[in-house]
Amino acid sequence: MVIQKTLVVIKPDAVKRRLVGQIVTRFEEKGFQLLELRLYLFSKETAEAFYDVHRERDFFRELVSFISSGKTVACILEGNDAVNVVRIMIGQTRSYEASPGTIRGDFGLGLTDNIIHASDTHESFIKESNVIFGSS
Ligand code: FUP
Repeated sequence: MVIQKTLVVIKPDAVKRRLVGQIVTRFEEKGFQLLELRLYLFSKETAEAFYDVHRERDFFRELVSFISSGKTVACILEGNDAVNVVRIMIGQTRSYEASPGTIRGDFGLGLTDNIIHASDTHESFIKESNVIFGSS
């Protein structure tokens, strides 16, 4: 087991629906430590930087527009095997296919509006957290 950090971003749909407390509680109950927590409003520019890997995809514009449509809550979490464990906890990308018991499976039905983002590798954690928290 390796202690790792990862980033989650609770998306505007979940913030508007007042689900932040319940979602953060799941990570705390699982045993993760909250190292950073920030209410964060993406601009078009920071959203494009955050989703840079998807720049060539046909859903890129929709994604940038959605993530910058309202406040988000970004958290850096630390714990055993954080990247993989948090990805398991959030569930499949399409909320309507996500298993019950996962965050997307329990709280959403959408695809672009799929409640939460979590870094999929250590490298994406570094890039994505730099967009929101800076590199210091
Ligand atoms: P995930 O890692 O589960 O967030 O999923 P992806 O990296 O595959 O996709 C990034 C985001 O793009 C997802 F949150 C949802 C969105 N998306 C669309 O809006 N349309 C698509 O066809 C695929 C993904």
